[in-house]
Amino acid sequence: MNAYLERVLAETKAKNANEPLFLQTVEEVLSSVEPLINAHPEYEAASLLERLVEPERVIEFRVVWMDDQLKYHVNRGYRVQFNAALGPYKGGLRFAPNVTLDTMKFLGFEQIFKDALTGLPIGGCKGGSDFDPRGKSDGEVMRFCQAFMTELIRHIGPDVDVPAGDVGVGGREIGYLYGQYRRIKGAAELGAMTGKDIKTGGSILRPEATGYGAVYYLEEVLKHDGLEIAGKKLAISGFGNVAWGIMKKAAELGAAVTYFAGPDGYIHDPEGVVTEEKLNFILEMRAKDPMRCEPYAERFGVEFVPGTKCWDAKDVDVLMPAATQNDVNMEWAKKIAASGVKYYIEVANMPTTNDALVFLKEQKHLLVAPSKAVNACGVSVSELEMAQNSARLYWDAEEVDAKMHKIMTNIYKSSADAAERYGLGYDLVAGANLAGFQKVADAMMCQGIF
Ligand code: 2IT
Repeated sequence: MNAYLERVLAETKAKNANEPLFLQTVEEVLSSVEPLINAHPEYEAASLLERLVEPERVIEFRVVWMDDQLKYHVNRGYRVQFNAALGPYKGGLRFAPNVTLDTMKFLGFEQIFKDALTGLPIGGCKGGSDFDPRGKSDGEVMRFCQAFMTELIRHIGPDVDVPAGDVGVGGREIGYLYGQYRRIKGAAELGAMTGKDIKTGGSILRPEATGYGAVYYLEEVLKHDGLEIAGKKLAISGFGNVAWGIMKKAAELGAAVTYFAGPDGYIHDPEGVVTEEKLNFILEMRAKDPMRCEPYAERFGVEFVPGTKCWDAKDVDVLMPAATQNDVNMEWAKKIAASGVKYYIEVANMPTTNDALVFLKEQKHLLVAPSKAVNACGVSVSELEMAQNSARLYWDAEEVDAKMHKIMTNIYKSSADAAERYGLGYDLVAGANLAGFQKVADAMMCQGIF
């Protein structure tokens, strides 16, 4: 490995030894940008890599809120403002009990390159809390969001940092967070948050954007191989917002999600989640707390397999992990390789462990596409929401959808081109890292050293 890269990687590991998720993504990104580092010896003199792996700012704060029994709770809030070379910090908020500073740093680092890949002027960032919205009343969620924003507001703004949703933060939470922002600020700065409900300044298609964009990306991948999406069968994990978008867009284009997994096991529906009735039932299941997919089997008379995942399905064309990080480890990767499936399209942020990713990429019959490219349509439509808010108008679905298409096609093309340019052949994983990295590096080099 390039000596500069090797040194920075070793220093990063030593400095952040207690942050395995962060180190996992740093290692994944840095190990694939070697050709670019070789081509730019000036990066070392500018300490570019050392600067890239160090967040510009890390904010950690106490969040105190009162439950319905008038009992107080203390949670931890975070915002990791990683890199704003390309534009205001942009990234979601995740509310989940397993959120730590490590989770925030891993997601923030990924977000830098994802946001760069969109070609839009946004920097990389992530935030959240170890608050668990599951099992909480509406009032409890509102009070938590208000307490969270009361501190976060010091650090954000339409030109500074623009949060959105992620796991555990949907339209309801964004509404409460933005409401508190407006109350404290005394100004309707709509562009201070995205993922807002369309009734309160949001963009049409934002809820569907991540899932739809993933399918648009898949279409490009298939087109490259002379194939059409119509008739393809997909296995996915998750049935939340993103997974639902995949199901809906796949059905619209004549494909079908025939397997999907939840925390309780997986569903096999040979006909696919393609009818309006089924898609609506998914929405109903999604609103339940806790989320379970077994009711789908009871309602539609299909197979439910408890306690496992569907990554060894043999009768599908495409696998799309769309739930959470490290969903697919080496054990599953071996089953995937043996199943004969041809496309492994990551959707959730970092759904594959590094060893499994390397192994899957080595399989000649398998095409692997990385989440930071595939799921980038969510943050892209967030940026379109910012643009609409700044211009004080709304675009219609046709206009937003056309932009979504263009952005996803560009992401696919720029990734494929970057890999080709650096002699890596058709490698969409390295290509996405190279293309995103180049944009951030160029901007950082333009702005001087700080
Ligand atoms: O992972 C992601 O890209 C998101 N959670 C969306 C971020 C955003 O600002 O819309």
